[in-house]
Amino acid sequence: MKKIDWYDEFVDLDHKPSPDELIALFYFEPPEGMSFSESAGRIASESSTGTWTTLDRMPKRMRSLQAMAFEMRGNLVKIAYPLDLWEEGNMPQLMSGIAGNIFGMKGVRNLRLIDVSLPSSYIRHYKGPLHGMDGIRDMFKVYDRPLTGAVPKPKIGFSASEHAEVAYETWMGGFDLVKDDENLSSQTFNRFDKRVQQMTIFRNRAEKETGEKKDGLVNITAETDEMMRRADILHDAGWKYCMVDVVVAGFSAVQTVREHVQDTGMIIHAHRAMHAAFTRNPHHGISMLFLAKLMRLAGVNQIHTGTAVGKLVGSREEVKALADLLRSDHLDENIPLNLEQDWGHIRSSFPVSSGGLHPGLVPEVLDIYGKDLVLLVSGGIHGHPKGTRAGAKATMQAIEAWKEGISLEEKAQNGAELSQALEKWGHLRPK
Ligand code: RUB
Ligand code: CA
Repeated sequence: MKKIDWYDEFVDLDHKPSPDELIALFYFEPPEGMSFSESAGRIASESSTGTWTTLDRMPKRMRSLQAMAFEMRGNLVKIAYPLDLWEEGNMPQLMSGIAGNIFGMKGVRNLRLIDVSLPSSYIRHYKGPLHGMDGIRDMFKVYDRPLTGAVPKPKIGFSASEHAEVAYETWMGGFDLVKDDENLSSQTFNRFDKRVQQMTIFRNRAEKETGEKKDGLVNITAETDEMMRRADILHDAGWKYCMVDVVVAGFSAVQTVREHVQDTGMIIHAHRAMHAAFTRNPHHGISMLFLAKLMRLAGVNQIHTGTAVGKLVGSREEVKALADLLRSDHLDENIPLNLEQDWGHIRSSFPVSSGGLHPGLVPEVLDIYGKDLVLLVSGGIHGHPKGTRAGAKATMQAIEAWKEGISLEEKAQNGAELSQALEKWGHLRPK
């Protein structure tokens, strides 16, 4: 019988990847009646050069562009991708291949892209973050604790001036940052330009009264030209940061913003809203780890990575792996969580822990992350019985307790705000 497909030509268990190849790790489940090998071949084929049937014309060069499934263990497969498949510095193009059609193929029942090990010959075409964690710490002169921030809550609905008043209370309680929530951009009741204007007045006041550097993660997410305009407005008003909802805005938009801040020196805060649509199912989609890797490569300075103890999903192991991935120069292979990665010239990014935190959970979060993170506590300060400023103070006291190596209860003996927070929430883990 004449051969009608050539998926087998994308599997070679003797293949030794060259240092220039991109190595992807997938979890996959073949559909009923299909072998693991055939399913793996289909993944390699559809994500590189293949189609469903043999072809009449096959120039020689094609062979050298084929991806190769070269290692299979249970439901895990490693696939090597030749460097030439990928356009230099084009992140959407990478995703169109490595994370494109394959997710919809009948040749897999479930498919999850866990990680891709990116060689230096690939990452050299990206700039990565403009500032590493050290650069950001220098701007704030904060070295021995996490940077702290909060979103005004309710998360949406405040007018620009109400929002700025909550921001002022947050800063006065000792926090460094005030963050917009992911779904606040420039609605009728709180226009971006007005919010920046109001926030600037209160930021200047808070800086003067505290002698500390204060900043904000103001959300510029919109159509890309408008994002650039908003980034410039922030820059002109003396803000160091801008915030982007990176998943909904998309890889191109993130790359555009990164190019744009090259001249202004702004820091990019990445909110990951919508990531869980594809990261949450352990058997299908794309891992949060790979998303975080792409975002560090694209050049965000910090990205949300979970809490393990707060209101959103994410295990302790996953949170640790994410923190390591963002902060280190080199990551060793740790299957099934991640592959080896050398970061070369790419600077570090801060992980951001956020979602359902309050002072009683601070030590647990810091035990997981250490001090190098951005800690966001929102409901957990505005819900404090004595208000936002007291809530921020209580959180700062909890951080001090952790640094001093004493319990929160002990610290609370000399910290009224912490004591009140513990009375309300204790060590509760919110659902
Ligand atoms: C925080 C909040 C953030 C989430 C995002 O508010 O709503 O948008 O943390 O989730 P609060 P993640 O502190 O009141 O819960 O950080 O997991 O991406
Ligand atoms: Ca939110």
